[in-house]
Amino acid sequence: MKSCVTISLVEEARGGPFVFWDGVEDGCKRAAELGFDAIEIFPPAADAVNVDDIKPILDRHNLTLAAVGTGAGMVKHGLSLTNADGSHRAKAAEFVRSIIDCAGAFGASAIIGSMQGRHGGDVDKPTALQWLGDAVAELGSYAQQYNVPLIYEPLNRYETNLCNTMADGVQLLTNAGASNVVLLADLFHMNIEEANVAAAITDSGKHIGHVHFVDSNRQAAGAGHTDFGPIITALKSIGYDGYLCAEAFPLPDSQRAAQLTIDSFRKLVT
Ligand code: LER
Ligand code: MN
Repeated sequence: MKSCVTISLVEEARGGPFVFWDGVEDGCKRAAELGFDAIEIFPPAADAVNVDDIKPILDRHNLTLAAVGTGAGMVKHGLSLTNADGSHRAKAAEFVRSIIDCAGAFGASAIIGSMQGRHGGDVDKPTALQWLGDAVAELGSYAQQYNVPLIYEPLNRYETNLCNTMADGVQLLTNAGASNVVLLADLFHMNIEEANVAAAITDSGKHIGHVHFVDSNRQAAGAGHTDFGPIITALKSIGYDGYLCAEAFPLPDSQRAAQLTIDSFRKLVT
């Protein structure tokens, strides 16, 4: 398993659960000094992840771009893949495609989390799940040209009422016949929703393609009460060799959150 840390470039999200906030150069420099393998970027839009600008920074610091989030489509532009209006949904899918393209230029995956939206009003749950499954399957096929999967993230109940558990996620992908889509196991969301986090990882097995490595209180791993031992054992048992990416609040500050994350990673992953 490889270590990874988040860099947010979205001013509107300041205060949110991302470790570094002061640009790609600053985040990469700090990540490299601490010995991280990779970064994940949360950009306001695709043009903030330009390969000509960012690849040299990654190379200089010997880092990989693991993934790029699409959440700004929701946070900044108000877009959702399950909006009642078809032309709105098309715009949301176009935003995700633009992130798949910019991430694909690095051989990295895009992540769909907040952009899944929620059901309610004129849209009932089966309809929203159908739209979401269709969109995720189609966007997964679109990502195929870059030889990377699309990453889909179940979220806790306060952020979506569509898929809250890993089992919900497996069902969504299976029903939609989505062949190039993997699940993101975010240990914060799972701490809220799963009866047993380790068992949920074992049960969803080969579907898991990315992990948000974070403690029960959404602080850096080691700052809350999650028992990471059985979780790492479960990830090993399914043969997971992807990233453990710190998507955590910058508490008490970015540097100390990153330091605690890498210390916990080294203690847990041998
Ligand atoms: C949102 O809660 C989250 O976990 C992000 O990774 C999704 O964009
Ligand atoms: Mn997450």
